[in-house]
Amino acid sequence: MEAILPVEGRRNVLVTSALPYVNNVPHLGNIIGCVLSADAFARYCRLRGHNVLYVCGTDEYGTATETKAMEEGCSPREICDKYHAIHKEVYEWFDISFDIFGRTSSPQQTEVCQSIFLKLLENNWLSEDTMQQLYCNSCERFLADRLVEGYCPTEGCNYDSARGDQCEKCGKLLNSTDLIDPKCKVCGSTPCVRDTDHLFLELPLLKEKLEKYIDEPYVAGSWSQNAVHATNAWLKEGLKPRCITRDLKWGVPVPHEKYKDKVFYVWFDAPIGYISITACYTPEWEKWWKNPENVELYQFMGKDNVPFHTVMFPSTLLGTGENWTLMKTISVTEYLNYESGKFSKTKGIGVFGNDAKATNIPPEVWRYYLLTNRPEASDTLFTWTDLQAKCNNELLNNLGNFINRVLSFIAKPEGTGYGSVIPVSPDLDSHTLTLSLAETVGKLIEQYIDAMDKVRLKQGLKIAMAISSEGNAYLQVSIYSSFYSLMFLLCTISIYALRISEFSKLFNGYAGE
Ligand code: B3M
Ligand code: ZN
Repeated sequence: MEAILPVEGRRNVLVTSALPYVNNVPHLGNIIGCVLSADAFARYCRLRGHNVLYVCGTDEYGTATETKAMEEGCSPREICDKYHAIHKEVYEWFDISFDIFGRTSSPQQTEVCQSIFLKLLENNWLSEDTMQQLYCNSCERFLADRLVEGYCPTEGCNYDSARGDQCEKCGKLLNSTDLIDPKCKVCGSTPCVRDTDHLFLELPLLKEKLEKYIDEPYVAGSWSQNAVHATNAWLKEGLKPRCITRDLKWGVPVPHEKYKDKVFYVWFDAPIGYISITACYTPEWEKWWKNPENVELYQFMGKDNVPFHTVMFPSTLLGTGENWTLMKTISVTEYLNYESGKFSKTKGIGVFGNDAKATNIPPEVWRYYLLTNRPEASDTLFTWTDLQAKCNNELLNNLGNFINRVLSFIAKPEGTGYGSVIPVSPDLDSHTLTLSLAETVGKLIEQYIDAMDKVRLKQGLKIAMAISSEGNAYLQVSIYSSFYSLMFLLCTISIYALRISEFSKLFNGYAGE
């Protein structure tokens, strides 16, 4: 198949959803948080006739993968292969219309990541510093923060299994070197403190470039409120140099004599994954990624990923001095909670991709439910009773009913129906009921387009359902009017029904088939 490339003079929309970590099975919160939201938007843009490329893939490097590999007693590569396949299958079942679903552990990733790094080095945006980190003599390696456990140093807490990055009991963020009586989580021995040199991205020096980008008119006003808040909070606190290297094996090697045994920090290379995955899709990837004049980049993610996309990643790209396509619109979701608590991978609470499939509830119903419940401005709640209620009261009673009534009328033999042929729309001047429907639906369609253009997906879906309600109400009233006028009216309604079924495709995933 020929690769989709930007075309001058058309709206070229590059859509990405956050690259899910490869070390787990995605749950419904992850699905609505990024891939499904981006999917609904990409489908909308395609239906509007824009030139769209939707890119995603698994985020494969770093401590999380190394740790999982240790737990499962296999290599990081084997973990990635196994979980990449699981993610792919889940998203296929949810009918996510990626143009490519790739992965970050590719030769393209190494190439793009290293070349960006070398540009940053050349342009003097990197600095060096020495840090203290725990080193396990028996495992012969530096320990990532979450691979150390000890007593929490916070006064009054003293929890005995605080992790090196955070104490689960008091919630304080920690440095692993502050833990009292630390132990290596892998072998149980006591690690020692060692000096280790690392490279840092000089965010304070890049701040001016970053702020100029954020204030660009095409960016200002097209970020979701929660993204603006999170970014301002970072800027207000003052940017600090950010460590971009790690003492690990599973990652992109640092192409620098002194640091050649280290790899890049996963959050340095992960967003570069969008670019390298596109490079796996087409050798002409620069037409998408180095073409800010002709490409609009829309990025979808959960709220904890925001600063990496609004501060770290743009600063990295700006620092290269090259003409990169930077994010125009960011759409951020809050959390979807499960019944009375949070989805938890570790505790196995919630509905995971494979569970959804096992329910035998079709993916279209899940897609509809998740999109109506999208945590756009605040957290939302998944409950089984709500899923059932929305399916019966909205999907079935409203949309299903409307489409069924109209299509079965069209299918009925001539005399009682249209004999499967939609007639030409009659002159409606004298049909006030139909005219007023046309007016209402026209307005709703305008509102629908406005909401969807602003990535207010939940609002868009509500309006599409309102159009269906209008159709139902119209049919109800028309049944009482005379047979002849009913014939006229149904011509019009058929046309609206077809438009509605276009909308429904967007949310239940049949578009493009
Ligand atoms: N893998 C975090 C996550 O899965 C991270 C996103 C990367 S986006 C470039 O939530
Ligand atoms: Zn150890």
